[in-house]
Order: sequence, then structure tokens, then C-alpha cells
Amino acid sequence: MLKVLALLRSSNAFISSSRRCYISHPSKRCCFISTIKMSTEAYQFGPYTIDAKEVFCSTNLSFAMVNLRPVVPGHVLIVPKREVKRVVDLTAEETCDLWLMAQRVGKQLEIYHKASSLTFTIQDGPEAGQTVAHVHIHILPRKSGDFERNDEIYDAIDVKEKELQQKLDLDKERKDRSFEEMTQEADEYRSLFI
Ligand code: AMW
Repeated sequence: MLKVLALLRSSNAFISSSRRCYISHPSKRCCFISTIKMSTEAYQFGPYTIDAKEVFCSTNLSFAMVNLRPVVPGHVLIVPKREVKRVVDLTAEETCDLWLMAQRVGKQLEIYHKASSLTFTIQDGPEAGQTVAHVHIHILPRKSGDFERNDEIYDAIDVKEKELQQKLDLDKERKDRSFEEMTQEADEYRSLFI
């Protein structure tokens, strides 16, 4: 096994099997990721229990879920299964797995929503705007003209409702959605990851 890993490190190799894959990293250090699979269980997102029907793909270490209050269509969250508050608390494997899932989900949702760019963002700690104390990557498919000033999207992600209402007219988009609406969206995305 050590010989195999050493070979992978030196050769930029990509090997996959039905259950696992090793992907080379530009730094030539290998990342282990588990295969994306469908979820059948409920997950914890900070204090919230997320029903499996709101989750559209998962690995052994991470899951992807639809958002209660999306800022744009396709605004989803990638979350480590282990409940850790800050990015610094993630292991190397979790970090790798989380970003590989974000990369794959972003690619599919950009196509699905006919978008042309993606915003990936993490609010890491309360002073950075984090409201749920469990690491998560926001993915937002972006289109030309979706925000008058591009960086307004970061204000929109921020949940300080008063500030938000003063700056942006996003009230409608940010109302809590029904469970049915969320599960229907997750169903649509699930087929993209089979
Ligand atoms: W943070 O301000 O912590 O960077 O973002 C929290 C995100 O989690 C917001 O986009 C918010 O809409 C979303 N959210 C909060 N509670 C839930 C929930 N129960 N289910 C799905 N998304 C949620």
C-alpha cells in the first residue's frame, strides 16, 4: 500500500474503483475521497436535523443539501458530516473531501441552472457572518446581471435581516421555504449525481 501511495504521489495518477478513488493534487500529495453516494439517513447541521430528503448527495465525510433560504436558484450547502465549527477544525481528509464535493456539485449545478460562473464561499466564525456553527461551503450559480454590484451577493448571504432589507430587496427570496419545495429541489439534483 505504501508503495502504491508513493507511486501515486510521484506520477499524478488517477485511480478509481467502484468504492474509492485517489486523485492527485498539484502539490503531488494524494487526497482520499469516498465515492459520492445517495443518502438514506438524517444529518446534523449545527443545531438542525436535516432530513435525508433535503440531501442530494453524500460521501463518508461530507454531504450536500438544499438551502432553507437560497439567495439565488441553486444556492446549496456542502457540509462535513462531523460537526466542527471552524475550517481549522477539519482534518486534511475532510477538507479534501469537502472541496472535491463542492467542485463536483458546483460543476453540475452551474450547468443545470444555465449559469456561467460560481460563487464558493465560507463564513468562518461569527464575525465573518457565520450563523450556523458548523462548517459549510455556500455554492451559488451565478449569471450575468444577477446582482447589480457583484459583491452584493456576500451581503445577501449574510442573514442580518435588518441590514439586508435596507441594502437589498431580497425579502421574497429569503423567506423560509416549505419542506416540499426543498425536497422537490433535492430530488431534481439527485439525478445529476447517480
Ligand atoms: W452562514 O450565515 O452560517 O454562512 O449560512 C447558513 C446557511 O444555512 C444559510 O444560507 C441558511 O439559509 C441555511 N440554513 C439555516 N438553517 C437551515 C436548515 N434548517 N436547512 C437548510 N438550510 C439552512
